[in-house]
Amino acid sequence: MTTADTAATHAERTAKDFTAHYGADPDGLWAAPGRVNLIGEHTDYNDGFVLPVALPHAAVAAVRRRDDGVLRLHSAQGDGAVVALDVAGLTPGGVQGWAAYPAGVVWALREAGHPVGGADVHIDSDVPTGAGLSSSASLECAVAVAYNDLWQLGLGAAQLAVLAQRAENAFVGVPCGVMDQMASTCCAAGGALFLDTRDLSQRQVPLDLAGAGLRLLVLDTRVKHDLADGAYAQRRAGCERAAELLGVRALRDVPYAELQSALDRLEQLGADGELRALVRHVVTEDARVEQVIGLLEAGDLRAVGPVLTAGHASLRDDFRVSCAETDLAVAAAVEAGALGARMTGGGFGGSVVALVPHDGVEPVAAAVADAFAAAGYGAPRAFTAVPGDGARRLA
Ligand code: GAF
Repeated sequence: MTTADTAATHAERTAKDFTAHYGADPDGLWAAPGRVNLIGEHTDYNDGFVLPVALPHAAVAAVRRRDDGVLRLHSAQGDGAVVALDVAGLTPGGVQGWAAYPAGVVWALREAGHPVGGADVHIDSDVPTGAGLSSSASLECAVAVAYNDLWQLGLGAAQLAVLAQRAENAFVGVPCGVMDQMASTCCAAGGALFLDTRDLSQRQVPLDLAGAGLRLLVLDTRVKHDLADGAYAQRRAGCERAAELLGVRALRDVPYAELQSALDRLEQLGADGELRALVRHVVTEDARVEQVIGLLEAGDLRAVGPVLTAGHASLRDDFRVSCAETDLAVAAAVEAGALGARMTGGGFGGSVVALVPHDGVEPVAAAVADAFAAAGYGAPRAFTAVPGDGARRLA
């Protein structure tokens, strides 16, 4: 079982490393967490519902404002090189690798008319990368909150999230929805964030896992299959095509009660089975989010488990974004006593989230590790997640 660094150790190390690299103290330290999505997968770019929880793992950014228009970026997880950029010359597609995410935020702020300049930035993140836990969004959001404070922009958490998403879509070139950035800026400790991605209206839903004798176990398969990026864009395009055929703004507008007639209509219009299955996933997944909210608000946390497992089946069979490793982790976790489990994030590898009884953490993690060993897969990483806070200034 792995754990996140304590926030104090992480912050201290980040500040110290900033000073070692740049020869001066930072103006401040900001943290933005990764997330695990409880339910509501591939719904955000369909204007639908999501229910993420902030992880204790975060990207911490130490930042010092500069007034010469130079942006210097250094990452504790990078190759040691400092990336130096001229903010006035930032262009979409012009920065490669991890530095594109923070640079994209500076670009997006300037594109939106905010008069921000350069800075020295050192980032230290303990959000696992490539694990479907939003390491990219946490990088973006840590820099976004830092710039918001240092340039006194007065932007709210949702505005910063939308700018970070803009950075990822237009500057980095990844067609993601807004869930990860909203989770990173808007989540609050002790709860999950119920977000309507159409209008960004949100509500914190209390998630008293300990009170219900439960834990959230995250199982990182440590695999990320190569087709992930292309397949994400292809699923998104399929959803948009289906919405267009149905004459709705987004698949969110197909009511659950009218799913069958929408599927029939698509068939008459010549849509193939794969396209119809995408629609079935999105419409049933939105309904599952609402079902989980109802159960959480009624205090029936244990009943959430089977809804998670049903969500996984839908991602596996209809949306086709799971893979052998996540399917095995879900099956082994449920077999070993998890109340429910599902892949979380974009898919094609990454992590599984499982709802387990308090004393089930070790046995479930061990059962998944055994199943992986028996299948010849590398060892997965397991940790429990207590819902944490969204992006914030640390010092
Ligand atoms: C990735 C994307 F970045 C999110 O916007 C979301 O679509 C998710 O995959 C799937 O639910 O994390």
